[in-house]
Amino acid sequence: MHLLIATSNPGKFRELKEGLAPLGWTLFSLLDYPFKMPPEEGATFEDNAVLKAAYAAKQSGLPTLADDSGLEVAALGGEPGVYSARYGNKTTDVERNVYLLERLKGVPPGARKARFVAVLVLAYPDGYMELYRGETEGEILEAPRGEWGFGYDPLFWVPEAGKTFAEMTLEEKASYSHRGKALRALVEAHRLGLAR
Ligand code: ITT
Repeated sequence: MHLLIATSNPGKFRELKEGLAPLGWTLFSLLDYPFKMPPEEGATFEDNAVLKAAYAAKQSGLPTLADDSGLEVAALGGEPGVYSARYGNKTTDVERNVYLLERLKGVPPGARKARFVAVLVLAYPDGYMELYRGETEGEILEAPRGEWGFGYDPLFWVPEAGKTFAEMTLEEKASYSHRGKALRALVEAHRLGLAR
């Protein structure tokens, strides 16, 4: 199958490409189909993933995968959630990480629970859609650790792994991550013939 991955986030693209590899599909990016994506106005990850995938499938004429994801911090009432990519109106990953640490100032280690959520939607040009969701529980550290990954990875501690996402290889992160879980569900559904 020919599939468009409709994300402008290079960190996400790398992980999606890696996770889809077992299916042997031919992958395209928004560099191959340079139309402007719609604003993300949905109230949920599901709303936004559907919006992006359906729009891009229509524009490109190709089956299209979109990922809407984000970080939900319990002590902040679920912030930044669907606003993760523009938290505090900050424009870079580093600025958003600094902002998150400021918001959590004074919150003790035991009360810094968070979870990452990823919703993947595979939309076809005729309107048919599949949706896969993955979640990973963790904690927000008081200072960044690790050099790899993207976004909030250096602050996201995974207790069962004993490291942050930014201290993991791509493969290792996928084994624990919200996106890895959603991708494995997608790959299984297609392998078993449960999806189109
Ligand atoms: P596209 O909409 O073009 O796919 P985006 O970065 O704007 O790219 P989202 O609206 O879904 O995507 O925002 C998700 C944000 O959540 C992302 O920019 C990161 O800041 C954060 N995020 C999501 N998954 C992450 C991960 O695995 N590691 C670290 N941060 C992540």
